[in-house]
Amino acid sequence: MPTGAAIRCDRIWRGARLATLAPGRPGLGVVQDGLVAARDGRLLYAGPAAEAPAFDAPRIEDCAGRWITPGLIDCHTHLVYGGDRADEFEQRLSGVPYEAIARAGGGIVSTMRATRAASEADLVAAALQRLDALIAEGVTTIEIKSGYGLELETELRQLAAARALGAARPITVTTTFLGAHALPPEANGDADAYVDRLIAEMLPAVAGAGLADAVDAFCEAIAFSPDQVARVFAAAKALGLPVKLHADQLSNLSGAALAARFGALSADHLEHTDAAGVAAMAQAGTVAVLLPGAYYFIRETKAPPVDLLRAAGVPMALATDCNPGTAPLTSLLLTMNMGATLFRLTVDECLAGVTREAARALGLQERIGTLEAGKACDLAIWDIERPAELVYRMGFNPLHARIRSGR
Ligand code: DI6
Ligand code: FE
Repeated sequence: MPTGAAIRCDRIWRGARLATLAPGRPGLGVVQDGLVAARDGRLLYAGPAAEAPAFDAPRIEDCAGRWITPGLIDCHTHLVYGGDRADEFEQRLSGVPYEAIARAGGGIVSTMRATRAASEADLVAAALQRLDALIAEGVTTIEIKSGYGLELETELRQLAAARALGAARPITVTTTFLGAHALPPEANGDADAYVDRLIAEMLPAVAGAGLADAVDAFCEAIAFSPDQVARVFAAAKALGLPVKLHADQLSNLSGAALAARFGALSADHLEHTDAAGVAAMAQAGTVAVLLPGAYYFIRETKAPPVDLLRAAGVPMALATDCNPGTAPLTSLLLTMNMGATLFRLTVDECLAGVTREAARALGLQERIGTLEAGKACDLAIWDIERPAELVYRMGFNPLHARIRSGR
């Protein structure tokens, strides 16, 4: 490398095939003989080696033809919780439906009890096992929701545990307050009064502590009504927090349209969303976050309206939904396989769904999700011959190296 006029950087990867996911390039934005240069944790260049300016770096890696993608992004998880629900899984195997278990005081409320009983250190230790499984597959950013405390102190503890995970491992963590996840037993069935308290006490405290990057809710017959969700969203927006929604997972309450009405970053699940909901999302620029792991695990039979979403140009992200009840899943690679097999997404859609579109679902599209100059140097380097292998194989991890912020 020439040194005189060369641009100084920290690290160069050469001899790589790139899936840049950059908008403006067709498909995955493939570059066959690619070069990536990084300085101070950011990409200076990612593109054809032949068009690269001269760079000078103390560290130059030869990728020997390996593929580089953006670091993977899991944009919808409930990673932090106490206990597990293997017992409930056995009940469901013998025929008891998820909603019946929830109505009988199990489900989310059973995890709430275990989470309330756990210290922050307990929560972090349990979640680290799950986080490490995701990291081992090249995940460099993760969204983590609260929603198993259902009272202020535990919700704050869950969010603090999520933030602590981001300090314990080299990963970017975004946090989402999901106080409107389920009704706790002490609310005695009065969801309106619980929402009143959530708005008056919980939300301002969470926002004041700076512990949430967004606000989510579960809009469902077994959870909160569209009117209650609308009240939560109005309060969140008044505090300057973006919103997202668990929408139309088990039934169609027009959650997608509700999310769109509040300019939500994303509407998630969407199994029962109709054409009007899709149109509203397209209009609002709300991302569809599809969660095939939950669909698979609860043996849902109605798939989200992928054809409608695609036709309307709604960006589609894919995420694990990692949670103890409906998706005890810690693999984004398997999630992509499920997205393709169960929802008929293409390979390109699956890969965009865990990178570029997942970034958009978190409002981080200017900072991560593609290999473009100026974005974070978050990379996954794979021992594969073609990108389809990342979607095609099940239970196999071809990650060669993972780089987060250039390291
Ligand atoms: N939808 C889900 O799939 C999870 N939460 C939600 O709102 C389930 C959470 C659980 O069962 O613990
Ligand atoms: Fe979820």
